[in-house]
This record gives sequence, C-alpha cells and structure tokens, in this order.
Amino acid sequence: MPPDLWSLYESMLRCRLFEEAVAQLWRDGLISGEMHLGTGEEAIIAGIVPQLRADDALALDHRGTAALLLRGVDPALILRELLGRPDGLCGGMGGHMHLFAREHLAASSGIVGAAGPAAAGFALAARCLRPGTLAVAFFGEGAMNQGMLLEALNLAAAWSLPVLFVCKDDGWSITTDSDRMTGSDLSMRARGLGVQAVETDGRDVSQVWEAAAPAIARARAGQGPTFLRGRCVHLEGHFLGYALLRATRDPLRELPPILGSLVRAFARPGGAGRRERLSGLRQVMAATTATLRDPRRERSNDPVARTHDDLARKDPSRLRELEAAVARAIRAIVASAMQEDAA
Ligand SMILES: Cc1ncc(C[n+]2csc(CCOP(=O)(O)OP(=O)(O)O)c2C)c(N)n1
Repeated sequence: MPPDLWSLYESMLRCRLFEEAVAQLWRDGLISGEMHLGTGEEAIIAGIVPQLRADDALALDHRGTAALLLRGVDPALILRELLGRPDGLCGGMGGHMHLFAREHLAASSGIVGAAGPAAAGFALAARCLRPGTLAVAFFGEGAMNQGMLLEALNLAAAWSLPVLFVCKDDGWSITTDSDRMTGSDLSMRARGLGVQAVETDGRDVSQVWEAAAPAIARARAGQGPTFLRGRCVHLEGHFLGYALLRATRDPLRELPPILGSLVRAFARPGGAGRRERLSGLRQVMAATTATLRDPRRERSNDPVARTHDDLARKDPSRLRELEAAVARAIRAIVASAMQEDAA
C-alpha cells in the first residue's frame, strides 16, 4: 500500500520547488553550464526513493538532483555544489551531473547509461556486504541504447543481482525522437536479457509506488533484478533554456534569432550540398512542429499539477497550508545555501 497521497504530494512538491529554485539561480547566471532538471519526473522519483532504506544504494543520471534531495542529502550542500562552491557536496567539482554522497550510497553521472553498471556494482557489493539491500538505477529511455546499460541488465540477470532498473521514459533523447533509434520494445528487450519487466504510468505517483514495491521486495529477497519503465514528460524539455520550447512559448521574441541562424547556415558557401541542407532544415521543422503539438502543454502530464488538482478537490485549505509550508522550507534552504560564510 502506498502512503497517503498527501505525503507523496509533499515529496513531489519539495522536488519541484527545489528545482524551480535551482532554475532561478541558473537564470540569474549564478550556475554555469547546462542545467538538466527532472521537472516532470517527480512521480517516478517520489514513488520510489522514499521506499528505500538507508543502506540501499542509488545510481543516478544527469537529472539526479531531486532523487538526492529525497534521499536525505543536505539540500544546502547540493545547492552549493551546483553553484560551484568549494563548500558544496563535492567541493564544487561535480556540478549538477556528477554528484556523489558517500554516506548516502548515492552517485550520479552525466555519462548516459552509466547508472546501469554503477547500480550492478552497488548490488554486487550489497549482496556481499549488506544482504537484503538493493541498488536502484535511474536513467532515460535513450540510455537503453547504450551498450553498458544492456551489459549491466545482462549481468544483473545472470548473477541475480538485487537491482531495480528504472527507465524514466519521456520519448526524447535531446532532440531525437527515441522511437526513431530504438529497435524493439524496451520491456521486451529487458525480458530478452532475462530481467523481469513492469510498466507503469510515470505521471502517477501512487501507481509508480505500487509498481515498484513488489520489485523492491523481490530484489531484497534475492530473487533478482526488475526493469521498471514509467512514461513521463520533461516539462522543461531536455535542459533549461531549450530553444524549441522557448520558441513555442514566446514565438515573437524567440523565433527571429533562430530563423536568422537557420537562413545564414543554409546560405553559407561551402560545406554540405543543397539536398543535405534541405534535409537538415526539414528535421528542424519537424522537431519544431512536434514541439508545437507538445504534450508539455497538457496539465494532465504534469505529475505535480494533477496530484494538486486531486487534493484540491479533497481539502483545499489543507493543501494551501501544505504548499505554503513546503515553499517556506525551500526558501529557507536557498537562503542558508547562499550564505557566504557557510562551513
Ligand atoms: C555516453 C554519452 N553519450 C552521449 C551523451 C550526450 N547526451 C547527454 S543527455 C543525452 C540524451 C539522453 O537521453 P535519455 O537517456 O532518454 O535521457 P533524458 O535526457 O531524456 O532524461 C545525450 C545523448 C552523454 N552524456 N553520454
């Protein structure tokens, strides 16, 4: 049985508001480089991470911030890490993609697919050192086309390792429609390697919890790995400032510079022939049209919004209080992280 929806919502909202605070710091120019957030993945993170015990392990991808937050890593340390400060979680050297919390048995990597072998390694160690514990790997569906992740699935099946492989399937690998580069169905692929596969609605936190619980229990009992696939939508696109999303949200402001560079690139002398250039243009147009029909616009695809709507129907004043309390807590975390003299 999942915990009540209020507590699941609180976890999701903490992730969302924390990542919105990160987005603001990024927009203010205080965080350098790209920023991949898990906005839209909250139901998958909040439906699984709180089920783990302190001695379970977590292997994360380039969107690992929210999972570390729910894991109990000090949020001020995470924020200072993203700000590149020496008093951050990894001395300011890891940034948002390479976070490591030794005492929480949690590690993230920006190398797509790396969560698979990391989790298999954690699980092998778990079997020897901490029987009854498991490792969870989080990754996108694009990572399922990386050899190392398939090798990890294979080894986990062959050695019956306690791993939960969680595929957060948003259908896109940056600007590539994942279906166009994926042969066969991902769950079938996992089954083909000897890993049991389960599918769930990754936008529904209670369903994710219910799908993950038996897989976690199975791994703890030494009965082997599970591949859990949850479909979700990345509400901010691949990364913050994603050009196509900006263009569809504010076309008058954002489209002219994009069109300008496209026309310049098309007309530039030398380089590829006219036919290849036209084909490139067609691909850009297709990606733009796909973004225009974007599921990101539908409220039902936002796991936080849809749970908010459910709870608002039940008890609006309790919901207001809960949301205000979470927002206050996140503001306090940001204020504490930004203090210059933090230890
Ligand atoms: C091994 C490797 N190849 C390519 C990249 C560049 N890259 C970063 S994110 C990404 C897309 C990954 O798609 P998916 O696994 O579906 O995750 P999502 O970003 O959609 O969450 C790629 C190709 C990388 N970081 N690592």
